[in-house]
Amino acid sequence: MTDLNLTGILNRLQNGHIVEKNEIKYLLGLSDPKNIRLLFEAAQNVRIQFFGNKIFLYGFLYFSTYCRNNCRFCQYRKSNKIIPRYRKSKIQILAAAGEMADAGVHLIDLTMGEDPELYSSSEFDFKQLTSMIKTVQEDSGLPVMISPGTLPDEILKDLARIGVTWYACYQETHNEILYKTLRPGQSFKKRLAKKQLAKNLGMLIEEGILTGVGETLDDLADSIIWMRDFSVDQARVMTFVPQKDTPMADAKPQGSLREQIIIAVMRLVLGNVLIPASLDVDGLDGLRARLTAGANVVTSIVPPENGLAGVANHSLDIEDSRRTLDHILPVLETCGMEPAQPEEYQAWTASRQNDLKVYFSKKKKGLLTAFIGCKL
Ligand code: SAM
Ligand code: MD0
Ligand code: SF4
Repeated sequence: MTDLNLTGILNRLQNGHIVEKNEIKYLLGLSDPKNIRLLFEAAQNVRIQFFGNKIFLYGFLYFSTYCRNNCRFCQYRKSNKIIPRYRKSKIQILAAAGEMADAGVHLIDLTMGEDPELYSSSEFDFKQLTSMIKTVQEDSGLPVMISPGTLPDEILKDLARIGVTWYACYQETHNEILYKTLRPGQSFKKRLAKKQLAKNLGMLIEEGILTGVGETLDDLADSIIWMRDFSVDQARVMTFVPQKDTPMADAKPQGSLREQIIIAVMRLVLGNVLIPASLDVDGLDGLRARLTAGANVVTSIVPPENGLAGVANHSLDIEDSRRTLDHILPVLETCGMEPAQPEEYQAWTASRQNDLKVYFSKKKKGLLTAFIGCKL
């Protein structure tokens, strides 16, 4: 019987030990403010062990908000006929990416809905997507993350070939029954398989979960254990923001404390991974709380005056420039943090990709006997 003693569990995690599911659940269920403070302090200690006081910064470019899917939580679902949509041209994408690169972000996150114009047409259109992404990398001089949905395998291979660093594809939950209500008509296994393929191709993987969508502590613990077993490189949690004109419009909004607790537990259990503090849920006002919980990447930095949208919040803080470095850097400073140099970010991703290569080459030579998922 494991001893559910908070200090004991936090000490073991800070010393890099593995903990069991019941211990993860116990941490996720903490409610006494004193204990939550201890949890956040421990998470910050682990972040400092791996990243010092350095924070990474991600520019977010949602370049097509058309989608063939009907995720129940998402304002861009196909059935939402009211939301204004856009599809940015290559020139517009390059201009916005260039602007963010000049401002000093470390990565460009190229995100889209599963745009039917692309997904239902020939391979030629996907080739144009590949070419656009290649140009963004070349022009901005920055690494790219793609969040494009479940691309065909061949296109994922093309993207790995041109050197795309990251593939983001969020399961939202690892409870298959809950998944089916959140992402109706989309295969649970296919979404997992795309992540595995991208990893096999040498790309870094971001996994993400939603909180406030009816999940239990058991589900959350399962997701964190899934992330540990798969050895994800970036682990995200976002609080569900109810969207009008969608099936979950009347869901009771959940405050941000649960998200903070999940960030802290992910930091403790997953250690040396990147964990976003997204500006997309509570805007700039929510940044400090997420950093306090152990996050080390500011995501959803969006330049104004480009007509770009967020995901969980269509416009929050965008046009008033509050998702820009001018506003973010002072918040980092008040938290005792500072932005990393671009070389530091690229050294981290390169070393992570190198670990992956070594892992796969050992596996090929039969040097690894035990194999659970994709554990490094
Ligand atoms: N269409 C692609 C896909 O679904 O994989 C790329 C977009 S993906 C980055 C959008 C993510 O934003 C979702 O996976 C979900 O985690 C998050 N999201 C969407 N709607 C949200 C909402 N209402 N509240 C909070 N997060 C939301
Ligand atoms: C964010 N709105 O960082 C973005 C998005 C997609 N890779 C990320 C959810 O919060
Ligand atoms: Fe489309 Fe992605 Fe929104 Fe689902 S989450 S409706 S796939 S844009």
